[in-house]
Amino acid sequence: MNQPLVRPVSSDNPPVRSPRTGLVLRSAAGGVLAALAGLAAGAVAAALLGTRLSPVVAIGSAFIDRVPPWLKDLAISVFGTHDKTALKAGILIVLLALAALGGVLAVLRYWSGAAVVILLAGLAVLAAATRPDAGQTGFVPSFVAGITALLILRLFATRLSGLVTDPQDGVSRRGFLQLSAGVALGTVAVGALGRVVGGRRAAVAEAREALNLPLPPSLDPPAGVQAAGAVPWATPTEDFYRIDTALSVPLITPTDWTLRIHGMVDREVQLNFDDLLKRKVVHKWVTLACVSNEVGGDLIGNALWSGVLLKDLLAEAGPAADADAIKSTSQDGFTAGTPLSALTDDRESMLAFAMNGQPLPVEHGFPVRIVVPGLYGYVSATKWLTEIEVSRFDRFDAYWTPRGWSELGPIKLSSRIDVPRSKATAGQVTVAGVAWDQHVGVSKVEVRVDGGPWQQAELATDASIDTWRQWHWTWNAPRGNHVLQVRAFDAKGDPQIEVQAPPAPDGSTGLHSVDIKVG
Ligand SMILES: Nc1nc2c(c(=O)[nH]1)N[C@H]1C(S)=C(S)[C@@H](COP(=O)(O)O)O[C@H]1N2
Ligand SMILES: [Mo]
Repeated sequence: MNQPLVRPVSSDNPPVRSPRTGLVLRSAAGGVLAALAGLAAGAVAAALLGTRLSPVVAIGSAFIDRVPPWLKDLAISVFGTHDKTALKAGILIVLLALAALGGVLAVLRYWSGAAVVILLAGLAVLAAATRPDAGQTGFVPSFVAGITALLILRLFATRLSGLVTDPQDGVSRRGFLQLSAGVALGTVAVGALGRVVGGRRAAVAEAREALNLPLPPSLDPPAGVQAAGAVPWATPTEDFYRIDTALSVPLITPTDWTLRIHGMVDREVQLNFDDLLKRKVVHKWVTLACVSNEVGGDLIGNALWSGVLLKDLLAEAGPAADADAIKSTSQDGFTAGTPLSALTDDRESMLAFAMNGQPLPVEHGFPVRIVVPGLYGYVSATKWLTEIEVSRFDRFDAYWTPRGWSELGPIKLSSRIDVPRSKATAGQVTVAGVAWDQHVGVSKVEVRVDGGPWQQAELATDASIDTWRQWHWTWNAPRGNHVLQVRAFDAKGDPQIEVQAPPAPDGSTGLHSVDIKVG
């Protein structure tokens, strides 16, 4: 039979700390340290991902949503405006108390202690994942916290297990001390890192809010561009696709931002954010697309961009006659190679600082990015831009070129069916979607059913050749399973390439087909 962990204290057994009590205290401390380390790791993950959902905040938010109103009122009357701090402190105390219990259990039997940690972390993950602002990564900090705590709990359990059989085991005692000191130090260091990153994020968010930018006269899409049933012609910023190589987004305040235009130029140009705003500003609807977009995919979005024409800035620098490209570099080292001609012709390629009337969101390149109508993002749309080198294609490789993507990336003519996507009711069905061939233009869209004759769809108004164009077609749909297909024609009257090709190396081709069950 197991000995009781704590010997009862009686009068003939004076209250000196027994070795057993020491073990309980040590293992409880181990549990608490494991939990603190987990929370620190979770805070760093939250700061890096730019979510406010650290484990404690996630649980706290879920708690706030569920407490009965009388308890909320009571908390506010007792703690006043400190009610949130009190709640966080309360959650922390409960978490650490349970972690202490987990520590004690883990020394006896690792998995019973681990179960406590898994339960707590699971609760936080669930709380975070169900928040409306969870995004796709809201659960990650709580997950990271759980894993970290489990690993450290394991280390403590292993160190302390020696003391279960021999409470006087000096090696285990020293091991425990060393481990505790190491974990405590690590936690403080990681916690400090979290504060730095989190603080930086907050500073950038604040600077972004405080900006007063020259904004477009209107955010309304031009008249007639929207086809009923198709996605919104103007993509809401929060729905705009995001693609980049940045594991954590570069955090640049406008005050820190500078741009250097150099290389094969007559005069190097150095700009800061204020210098940029002093120049002539343009506002322009442009549809951005990613080369990785599969046929029918949604890595494409249309926004109103505000910025300064690259043509004007490049003219200030004076590119050499034999230069044919720019290499643009982001703060985190991404590079894109863009034909000089696409930046100096009349298409109004720009250094954009605003998207849909707001400063660029951090994820979309704050404070300044490039927008070039007609080219895929990987060869043009550098976010968090810091440097432009005027050069020649035969003198550099941009980020994606040695990775199997082609040096030049003009957007390919393509089209997509937005509705219906899978089901329809027999009778008159609206088939609608988008077609695009940025900086060339779309002249015609056709739809066919079950491989039958192509039928002409109705085109919505064209805002410009640099935006996508919406279309719709009314289908007299009979019951049964059917295949809808769409194809677009460019401004010259050439049809979309029908041969199926994957995105690599220079953009997918083929026709978008959807299987529709008509009931
Ligand atoms: N700094 C940086 N800029 C970048 C990228 C990147 O990885 N890093 N990706 C590019 C790619 S591949 C695309 S498709 C667009 C996407 O822009 P968005 O995320 O604003 O939609 O950004 C481009 N700009
Ligand atoms: Mo992309």
